[in-house]
Amino acid sequence: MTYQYWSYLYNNKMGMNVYKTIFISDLHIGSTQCQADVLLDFLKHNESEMLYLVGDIIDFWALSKKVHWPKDHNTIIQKVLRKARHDTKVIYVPGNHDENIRDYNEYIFGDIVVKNSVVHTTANGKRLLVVHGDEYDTIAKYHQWIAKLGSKGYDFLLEVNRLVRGLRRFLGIQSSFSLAAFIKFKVKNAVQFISDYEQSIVNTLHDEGLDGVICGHIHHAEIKEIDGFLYVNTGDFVESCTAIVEHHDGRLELIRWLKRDQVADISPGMVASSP
Ligand SMILES: [Mn+2]
Repeated sequence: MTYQYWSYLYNNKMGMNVYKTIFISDLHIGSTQCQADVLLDFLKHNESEMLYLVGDIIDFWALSKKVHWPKDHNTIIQKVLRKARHDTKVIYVPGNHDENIRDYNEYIFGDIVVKNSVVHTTANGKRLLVVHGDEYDTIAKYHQWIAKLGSKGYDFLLEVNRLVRGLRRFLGIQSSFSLAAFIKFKVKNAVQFISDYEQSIVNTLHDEGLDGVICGHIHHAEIKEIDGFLYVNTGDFVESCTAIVEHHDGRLELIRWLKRDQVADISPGMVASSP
């Protein structure tokens, strides 16, 4: 797995990267989470013959609570529609935040084709199932509930810790509660959750006559083999701003996108070593 950043990426004179296929997911357009400026920059500098939108593209859950639709969210939609009208075949694979679009399987909206799941064949003949990934995931639902409880519990503990510390300081005693240990426990849980999810989706699809899966959903980009099965996750455009690209020889690559002004603040070494 390699991360690159934009100034290294340009592979033609027009300042545009040209790939066979681009896979992106979890854009969460319509929520405050969406990193619209980075996403727009990515769409502007990367072209492909095919573009897969791998779910949680428009966040109808967030929109049903509070409408958040700034101008650049429109620009994103327009940009994708323009790509679809011109040289890019755009396929929309809905996720759980845009699950109402699943009712329109095989429909075509302004040159964008909706497919609830689809097998993509790479240039080197690998058959990969493209699917958002929530439908295979019972663990995530369980963990989401736990996670919510966990974060509330964490806030509560922080508050308790603050009060206890204040009281102990007042009484002249050292505090013994280790917040660091609690945070470590949380992080370990997250790592366990990711590996459980990966294993669960691979177990489900292993005997389906496929070479691998390309999914999103857990906001953790990855390309790796699990039990001889290719597991690819597109990541997201809310935190990590990642995409999976297929080169013309069928090689898949994980890309982490940074805007020009962000690149100036980060040394290339830091980007290369980011998890
Ligand atoms: Mn999702």
